[in-house]
Amino acid sequence: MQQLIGIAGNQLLAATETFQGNQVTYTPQGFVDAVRQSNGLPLVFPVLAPADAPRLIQQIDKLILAGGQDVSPQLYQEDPHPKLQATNIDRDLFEQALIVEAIKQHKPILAVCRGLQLVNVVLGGSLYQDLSLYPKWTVKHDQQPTAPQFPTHEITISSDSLLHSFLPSSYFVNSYHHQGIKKLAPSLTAVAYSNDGIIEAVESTDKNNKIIGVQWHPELTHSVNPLDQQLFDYFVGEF
Ligand SMILES: [Mn+2]
Repeated sequence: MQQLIGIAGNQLLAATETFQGNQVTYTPQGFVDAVRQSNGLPLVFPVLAPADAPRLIQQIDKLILAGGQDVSPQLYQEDPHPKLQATNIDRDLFEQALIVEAIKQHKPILAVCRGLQLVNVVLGGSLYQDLSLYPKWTVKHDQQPTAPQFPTHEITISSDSLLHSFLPSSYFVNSYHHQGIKKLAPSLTAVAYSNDGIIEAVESTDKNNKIIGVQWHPELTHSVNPLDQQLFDYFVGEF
């Protein structure tokens, strides 16, 4: 049966020329296209109230958490560091409720970039608010202005991971993050690292909770790299 894939959308609340000053709800087109290509049916959720999460999760088979703003550090009991970038506490609290509910209802989660960071925080982990706070930081993890379809840094993938069932043990990814996992949540295991030791992918240690999180952006490369589309094929079709 075709899988209904909920995608937690983002908000653009600042007036910009791009949207003629209108506030918009959106998700990157790559998620929609990649899910379609995997024969899934995508459904984008606007940012709503946490109380809306149970009903929404009931409607879908699986959940995708997209990238975007920094996670509000109050969710891991820290004050905002001066290098913290834009946050959206409404989105954080809504997506937190989606994560809790998806786990409760045993619906698989694919978490991308900020999504991975938020899952880690919701499950009890913490983040480096900026990678300059990470003592061993030597790799450029924000590849701008290089275009997103170009992978720029290497990762090493654990041989016993789900990711390794379709990705090689060494792999190049794109990278658009200035934060990273500091304390890993107890129910997650790190399955990929960059060469400077930042966690680049996680999976759930609890077999009842299906979670894959990646720090890179496969939705921006899936159309040019079949291996990145395979992440969506696996999530939609097999996970
Ligand atoms: Mn990276």
